[in-house]
Amino acid sequence: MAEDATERTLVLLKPDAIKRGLAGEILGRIERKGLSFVAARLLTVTPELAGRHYFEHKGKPFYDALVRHITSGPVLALAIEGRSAISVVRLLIGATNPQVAAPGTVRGDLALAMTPNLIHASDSPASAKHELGLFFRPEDYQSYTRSDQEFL
Ligand code: FUP
Repeated sequence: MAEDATERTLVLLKPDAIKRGLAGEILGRIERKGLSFVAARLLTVTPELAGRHYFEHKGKPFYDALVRHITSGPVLALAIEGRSAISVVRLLIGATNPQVAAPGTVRGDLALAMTPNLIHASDSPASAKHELGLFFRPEDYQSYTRSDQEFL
């Protein structure tokens, strides 16, 4: 099998995911795909952290609603690791607008509205590195071997 890269990406289960009781469902999909969570933190995002995380959207019409939502309740931040983790998680979550996200994806199956669209995932190696650094310290990461490792 080709040796493609093991990557780490940041996933945020947004307040709508937590309040709807969907955290286990969504993390379960990621785990069953064969990816592992290697750091986890349940936190309320401050406006300052939201501004750093969503800096590329500052000035856009939806920015204020986006920050209001991400700071409106608990968020589960996860560092997800595995083979091509960045692009694979993006495929699992589906298109930004849940109304056109493909069935079988997190947003396609479980969400209907644009701002509360359940989940964030880094979209490139550069944004993964930057975003992981906003939520985790180097000592937060755990290392373990999955029992199904030979198939992943
Ligand atoms: P995604 O990477 O799929 O989460 O999407 P973006 O980074 O483009 O957008 C970040 C968040 O902004 C989305 F999750 C939802 C919100 N958004 C809107 O509310 N309206 C838009 O037109 C685009 C994004």
